[in-house]
Amino acid sequence: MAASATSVFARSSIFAPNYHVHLRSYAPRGRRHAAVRLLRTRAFSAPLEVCAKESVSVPGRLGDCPFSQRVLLTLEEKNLPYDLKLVNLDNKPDWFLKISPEGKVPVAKFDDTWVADSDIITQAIEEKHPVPYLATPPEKSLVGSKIFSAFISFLKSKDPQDGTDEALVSELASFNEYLKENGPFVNGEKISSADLSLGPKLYHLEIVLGHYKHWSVPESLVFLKKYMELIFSRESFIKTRALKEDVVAGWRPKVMA
Ligand SMILES: N[C@@H](CCC(=O)N[C@@H](CS)C(=O)NCC(=O)O)C(=O)O
Repeated sequence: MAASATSVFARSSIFAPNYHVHLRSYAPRGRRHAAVRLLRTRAFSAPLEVCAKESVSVPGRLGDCPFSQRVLLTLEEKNLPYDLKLVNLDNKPDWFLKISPEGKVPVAKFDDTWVADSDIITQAIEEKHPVPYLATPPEKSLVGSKIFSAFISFLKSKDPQDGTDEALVSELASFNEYLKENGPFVNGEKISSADLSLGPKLYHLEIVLGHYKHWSVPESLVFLKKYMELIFSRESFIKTRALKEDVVAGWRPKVMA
């Protein structure tokens, strides 16, 4: 239920220039909690309420969900204010399960309705706030979309001979070729929604394969390397990225399975 959700806030944050963070201390019962709002003046409507994963290592910090980051990146790139509620996915509170029955983040509230799934949320943001325009043309929207599943297959693989590493390199190489002809971003000169989806996944890929497989993106894929650098160094990305240790911890169950 939305009403109870709005009364539960992320505990703290030190890195929140674009979002409202509610600092709530665990003061004795009965005492009114101090709620501190870091506000930025914006020339438009109320901040969008968004639930995202909380860090597993630093309470009150944004965690390691690439889908949550995609939503936050979209808001940052559009310079829209948001009201971030961090959710501990290892111990999901009841209010969260009420607004997200599948127990997944991200969820965002549009017109009193909580909406799940980063695809749907980012489309809704685009429709409501089309400036700057971030939609990727339909014919380009699937570019690079097989990289994430190829990365997961390679990560989970226990058999070095099963070809999952070659399959990943092949997906990365075709994306590299695409960027060579059409880059620097998927839609050319300007960043668009496809990049905001792919960027966090490539960030996870680089950290996790480096950690668990001692593998890195081949140096020969220069356009891809440049693309990653371009996205990872954006202010919006730096503000919304997860801690490396959280990314490593987040993927551990998949590696161990
Ligand atoms: N297709 C969904 C995927 C969302 C998703 O899988 N989120 C993960 C975190 S990254 C989640 O909430 N998992 C539930 C859990 O860990 O309990 C989207 O694009 O939003």
